[in-house]
Parts: sequence; C-alpha cells; structure tokens
Amino acid sequence: MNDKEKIAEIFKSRNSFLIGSHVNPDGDSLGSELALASLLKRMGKKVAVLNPDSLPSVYNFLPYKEWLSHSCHRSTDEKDGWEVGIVVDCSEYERLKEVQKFFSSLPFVINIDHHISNKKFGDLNFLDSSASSAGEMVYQIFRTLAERPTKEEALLLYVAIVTDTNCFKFGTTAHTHRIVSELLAFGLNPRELQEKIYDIPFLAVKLLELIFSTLQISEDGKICWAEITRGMLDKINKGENEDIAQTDVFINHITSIKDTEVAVLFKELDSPPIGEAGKIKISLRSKSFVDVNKIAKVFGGGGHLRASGCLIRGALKEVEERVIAEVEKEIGNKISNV
Ligand SMILES: [Mn+2]
Repeated sequence: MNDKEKIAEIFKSRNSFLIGSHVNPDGDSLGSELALASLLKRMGKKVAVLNPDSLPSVYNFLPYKEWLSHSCHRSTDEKDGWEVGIVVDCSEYERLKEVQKFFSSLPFVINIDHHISNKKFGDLNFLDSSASSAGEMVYQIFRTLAERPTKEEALLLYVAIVTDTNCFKFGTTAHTHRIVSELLAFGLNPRELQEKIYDIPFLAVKLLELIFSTLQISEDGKICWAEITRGMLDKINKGENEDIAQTDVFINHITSIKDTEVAVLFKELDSPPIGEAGKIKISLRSKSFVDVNKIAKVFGGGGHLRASGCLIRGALKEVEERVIAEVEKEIGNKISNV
C-alpha cells in the first residue's frame, strides 16, 4: 500500500480527526485543511481544525472558514481525545507553534506536505516535494478514495494551488494543470477568485511605494532586494488595517523584475525592547537555478527550492549584508559549476 492508500484506509477506519497547519496561514494551508475537513465530515467523521493563528482577512471568502479555530479560542477538552491528527503543509512540528502539543500527544499523526525540508515528524508521512502545493496532494487523496470534490471543496483546492504557485508561475507541472482543469469543471470562476486573492487595497499599494523606494540590485543584475521597516508599517497602517500587515505577497513584485534570478524581502518584525536586536523575516525566491532552500537553511530556515524563508535576529542592514553575501556565494557556486 502506498502512503495515499494508507491515508484512505485511516480515513475510513477512524472516527475523529484534528487537522492543523503552520503559523501565518496561507491559501495552501487553509484550502488544504478545509477541503480535508469537508471530505471527512461528508464521510461522517468528527473533525476540528486547529491553527496557531487566526484567518487573514483576505481569505474571508473561503467556504467553511467558521470551522477554523486557533489556539486561544478553544477549551482544553476540545483539544483532547482525537484519534488522528493531520498536519498539512507544514515542514516541522515547530511551525505549529503553541498548538503543537495538541498534535504531538495524539496516538497517530499524519503529515501531508510538499516542503523539501520536511522533517518527517508524523507516524505516517505523505511527502512529495515535486507537488506544487499541499492542495495538489490533498486532491490525490480525494482520488484515492474515489471521492469527487463538491464545488466548495474544489474551490478550496483551487485556492491552495493558485496561491502556492503564485498564479501558476512556479512549481507547476502538466500534472498541476490537469488537476486544476478538473477543479475548474466544478463551476469555479478563476478570474473572480484570483481577484479576491490578488487585488490589493489602495493602502497596500502606498506601502509598496515605500518598499520599492528601498529596492536594490546586485552588480550582475541577478539579485534584487527590498525592505519593509517598522516605520513604513506604522506610517501606512496606524494599527488599523489588518490587510496591510499581510505583506508576504509583496515578494512577488520583486520576483517579477526582468532578468533577475533571486528576490529577497527583508521585513522588520515587532520592535524589540531597547538594547536588544529585533527579528528580521527574510523571504527568498528564485527563478531557475538557485536553491533558496539551501540559503535559508544556512540561517536556520527552509522551505522549497524556489521559495524559502528564515528569521534572523539583528540589525536590518547587517542582516541584509549577511544574506545577500550568502546569495552571491550560491550564485557564484552555481555559475562556476556550469
Ligand atoms: Mn504549501
């Protein structure tokens, strides 16, 4: 039996499932979790979805979002007594943050993931780093169970794939497109969905203006990078607009600069106490030959071959220098190997 078949058997034979995914939920984690939850509910199972963070407002349109709960919203008894845990789109237990303990204490945990850096923490690990998204893998479970997705489930899986591939720009194979064509056949409107996910509020464009004012390019034209400082966020946001804090998609704008290979976005997280170095969140993207997972790993992060991230404590400029030096080193290695 392969991993999908084993999962299908567990879905049939067990009765209660706790589903969870990583911090900073994205389209793939949310779409995959909710599609799985809906499938299991249709199979007559007891299901809950428990995440470390709440739903970003951009995903308010997702069906079944009311099933999502996060750590502070559940009583302890709702967190216990589950037969099976399913952790999806998550490379390591630590990415579950404070809900990790509710999964690691369960008798059986299934890990469904497409990150190349996956640490195989499950009792059953269904891993495929060639999959565009966890959503693509979840769809394979539907197929193994011979379950046709409902329109809502198709929408959730479409959102998972569209967001993790940045509108089919990376990680996409013929297989991905075949799955997407099957999902669209359930009556989805791709333009409308992409608009809901990607059209950005006016204030976010104003923030982008500030980010672009910091844009830099390496001498060889291969690396482009920019900053998001606390000052910028405070100036635009004033603590009111939650959407603006969802800055993860901004890396896509840097990635689409012509003839570059690597895009890096440095984001200052919350201001540290005086005298302490703050945390900088680094997002890395590459187009064709640089392994950004390897670069992120140098700094204790990870992810995918073409999309990775890490967190470094330090002053913004100093962190920038360290990361860009590492990217230059990696590009140098690749070019000299050709
Ligand atoms: Mn994913």
